[in-house]
Parts: sequence; structure tokens; C-alpha cells
Amino acid sequence: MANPLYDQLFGCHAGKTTPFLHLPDGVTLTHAGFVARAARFANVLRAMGIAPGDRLAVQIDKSPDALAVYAACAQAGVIFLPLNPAYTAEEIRYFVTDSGAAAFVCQPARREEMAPVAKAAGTRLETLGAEGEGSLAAQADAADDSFTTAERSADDLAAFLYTSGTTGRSKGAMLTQGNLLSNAQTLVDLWQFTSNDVLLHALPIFHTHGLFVATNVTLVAGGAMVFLPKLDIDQLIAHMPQATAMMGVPTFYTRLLDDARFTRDVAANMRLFISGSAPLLAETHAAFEDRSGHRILERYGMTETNMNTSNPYDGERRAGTVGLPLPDVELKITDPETGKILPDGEIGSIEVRGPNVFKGYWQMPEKTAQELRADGFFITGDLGHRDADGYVTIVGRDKDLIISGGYNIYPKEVELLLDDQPGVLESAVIGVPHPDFGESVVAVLVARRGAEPDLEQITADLGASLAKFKQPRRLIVLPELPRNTMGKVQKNVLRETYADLFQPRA
Ligand code: MLC
Ligand code: AMP
Repeated sequence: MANPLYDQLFGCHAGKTTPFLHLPDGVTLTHAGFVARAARFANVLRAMGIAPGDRLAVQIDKSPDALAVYAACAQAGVIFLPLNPAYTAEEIRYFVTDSGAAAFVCQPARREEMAPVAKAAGTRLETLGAEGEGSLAAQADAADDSFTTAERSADDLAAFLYTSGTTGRSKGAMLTQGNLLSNAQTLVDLWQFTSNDVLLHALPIFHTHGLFVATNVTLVAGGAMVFLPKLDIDQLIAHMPQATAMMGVPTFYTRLLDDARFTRDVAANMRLFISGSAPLLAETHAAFEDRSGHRILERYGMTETNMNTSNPYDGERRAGTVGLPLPDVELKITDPETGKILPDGEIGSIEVRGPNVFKGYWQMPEKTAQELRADGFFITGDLGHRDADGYVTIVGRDKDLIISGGYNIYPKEVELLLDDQPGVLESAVIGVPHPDFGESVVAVLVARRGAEPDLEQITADLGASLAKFKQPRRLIVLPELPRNTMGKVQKNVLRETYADLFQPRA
């Protein structure tokens, strides 16, 4: 019987008494203990009638049990669908319904709020808390700690991650076992991870970065993690001397730099700092080296492809670039209009192909065909160029996307809600520079003739339907939106006008 993802991430560690998770309260979970806990959850899933190929949607806090549910899905052949706890019930309704999830696991405190969501989706509702509470944990406590692993192949689906879309509708990116495994193995080799590594883990585990990059890489290497519930600078600094590596979005690095306690001594045991998910400013790179003596290694990836490029471990880590294509990833820069390959140095659309590239969007063959070419190249929507020596630089995005603190916001989703508000004729949502989050969301509104939109009411209304990180930090009313001769809204003009909105005054 084979199940490559389970066997190579989890099963191979069964019986090992080496540490896997160091928790902030001082407790350490061994690899063997973790594998046994995962088997209990796998038994619970099977007892519920959840079969290989079914989806399990989870919107739960980060905890060892949450990670064990991921492992359980791999072992039972169930497709894991993690969701950001920041999502509102309205947002969740779409994901659970669209995915046809066989069950939905929510935080115990939100059970009542989510009951109508599960009912509308015709799915079963369970709960799981970070402290070992909830209905799923209770069933796991009573379940057997061994499980006959479901047979799967590298081509079978392992996870769905929803990514927002330019039309406002989220798309379920279907990732296979082979997508996840091939990338994790490539990164272990490239970044030289071994069983001696201890990764400082403060990222969320419902996105590619914290789950597939950080966790899978550690698991393939057989290493351990200091597993923090979220980014808390006090804890990050306190636990750094225990760790050898860290992965974070740029906000991790700017926040460390803002703290005088972060020194060379604190980072003395570390061998590697990795950044990704959003652009790392070259000045942050330089300031970090000055302070800690470490050159951050920047890499580039996305939900649909996992990681595509990385700066080298041993060679030059070039600030402002995302490095070279991974050994098993082909990358080309093309003309966005014609798809023709452009020469080195010219800016164009970044396309990638390799074992890392997803299968397509769940039940969206047309969207899949628009972005995933028949020859296997995925059109990333990022714009960049490649130097003669292979280094790739991202210069912008062809897609209308805002990245705030590593979370993606598609303006269309927010604009559709704003346009429905009383007194609002039209809106444009933009990202402007923000010192902590990199970019922050700003909404520009145009009032209907004679109307005066109630901005407080609008803010409250958005709050009820949109996760906090997507909500505009500012609402600005203008007499009209800037347009080009074709009548298209010039968001670049708005971005320039409001570029200094969140910048500290000189
Ligand atoms: C939290 N808030 C955010 C936010 N995160 N607002 C905008 N953007 C964000 N990213 C809100 C909170 O709700 C809160 O609202 C306020 O901001 C301040 O909260 P905080 O406590 O300061 O935020 P914090 O919990 O510290 O979170 C910031 C963060 C976190 C940057 C640490 O967002 C984070 O961990 N981001 C990582 C995202 C990630 O993993 N991305 C990878 C995607 S995968 P209020 O008003 O209630 O106070 C991918 C592919 C790849 O992109 O290449 O990796
Ligand atoms: P997501 O859809 O959450 O997976 O976000 C993927 C997007 O994040 C990419 O398409 C890029 O626009 C952006 N991204 C990821 N890593 C980097 C990086 N190192 N530099 C700049 N942008 C990045």
C-alpha cells in the first residue's frame, strides 16, 4: 500500500521519539506522538464516513491538533481545505458550499454562528479548539491510535486552497500529493534542511507559506519546529536562540527590526532567515544584515504553484530579487499580449512549469484554461524580468491584487460590496504603501448625485461581511474617478495620489 504524501511526511516518523513540536508552554511533542495523534483523527474521519477524495474544510486556530488533522487527511486520503479564522460566516458559506465539503470543522466559540452555514451547505459541523477541546478532539481522544493508511498516488489531490479572483469569486486551487512533495523535497535540498534543524514557526497554517513550505520542509527533513500560535515579537525573540531557521513574510522582518531587543546575539544560533509571500524591500534586507549579520534569503511562490524561485543558499543572495528558478521549475518571461518569450532584461509576464504546478481550479475549467496553458505553463499574473545570470526580479503585477502583511485582497471583492452601499455610485479599491503591512487597503468612492454616503455605516456593513484584513483602512470620497481615454479607471493615478497616506511624515 502506498500513499506518498503520508509516507514521506508523516509515516516515516512513526516510532521516532525525537522532538517535532516545541510549544511555548515548554511542552514538547515527539514525532511518534504526533503520528499517533494524527491516526486518531484519521479514525474519526473514517468513522464519520469521510472517504478518500472527499473534502474536509477547517477554520480552526493554529495548534498541534490542527496540524494533526492535516496529517490525518493525508493518511485517510481526504482533501484538506484550511480556511483563515478571520473569515466571516458569509465568506465561509461560499467556501464550504463551493467545495462540497463532507464536513466543516470550526472553532468551538463559533459553533452557533456557523451552524446555519453548515446547514445551508448540507454538511456536518464539528469543532476543534487550540486547547484540545471541541467535538473532533473528544472523538479523537476516544479513537484508536493506529490507522490503515488509505492508498493514494502522487497524482491524487491532497489539498484545496482558495485564492481570491479578479472577478471577486474565489477559486479553489487543487494541489496534488506530487505538487506538495516535489516542492518540499526540492526546498529541503536547496535550503539544506536536516533533522538537526529547528524552525521558528509563527506563520498561520492555512496558507502555502506556513503549511506547505514551513511545515512540509521540516517534516521531509525530519526536523522540529518551535510552534508559536501567531506572530508575537516577544515570543519570537524569546525562542530564537532555540531555533536554527525562520520563515516569514516581510512584516516579520520589519517588526524584528523595530525591536531593539533583536540583536546579533539573539540570532547567533540561526543559520537561515527566509522571506516570501510579498516583496521584501532592499532596504529591509540591508538593515537586517546590519543588525543581525544574516542575509535574508528571499524566495517567490504562490498558492497555485508552491515555490517557483529562490535565492541560493551558498551563492549570492541578491536583495530586491527573488533569485533563480528552482532546479525542477521552468520559468519564462513572456509578452502579456502575445505570449511570446521575451529576451533577458525585458519586463513581461512570469510563467512557470514544473511538478509544483497545480491541477487547476475546482469546477472552473474556463478559469483554469485562462491561466494554465495546455503545455503546462501557468501564467502567474506577476510581472518581472530575468538577468543574464538568471536572477528574477518581480516589478509588479498584471493582476489587480493587494498584498497586506502577506494576505491577498482582490479589490473587486471589496468594490462589489461598496458599489451596493446606499449613496455610492462607484468605487475603486487600491493598495498603498504601509510601513507595517507593506501595502494597505484604501477605498475611493464616488457619491450618487445629491447623496452623501454614510461612511460609518459603510464601514460597519463591510465589517459584517469581510474579513478584517480585507477591510479598507481609509474611505475617501472623490467627485469622480480618474479615467483614461478608453474610460478605464486609472488606479495607478489613485495609487500615486495616496502613496503617502500611511507613511510616517518626514
Ligand atoms: C492582521 N490584521 C491585518 C493583517 N493581519 N490587517 C491587514 N493585513 C494583515 N495581514 C489586522 C488585525 O485584524 C487587527 O485588526 C490589526 O490588523 C492588527 O493586528 P496585529 O495583531 O498587529 O496583526 P498580527 O496578528 O500581528 O498579524 C500581522 C501578520 C499576519 C503580518 C503577522 O497578518 C500574518 O501572519 N501574515 C502572514 C500571512 C501569510 O502567511 N501569508 C502567506 C500566504 S501564501 P484590529 O483593527 O482588530 O486591531 C503565499 C504564497 C507564498 O503568499 O509565496 O508564500
Ligand atoms: P498567494 O495567491 O497568496 O499565493 O500569493 C501569491 C502572490 O504573492 C504572487 O503571485 C506574488 O504576487 C506574491 N509574492 C510571493 N512571493 C513574493 C516575493 N518574494 N516578492 C514579491 N511578491 C511575492
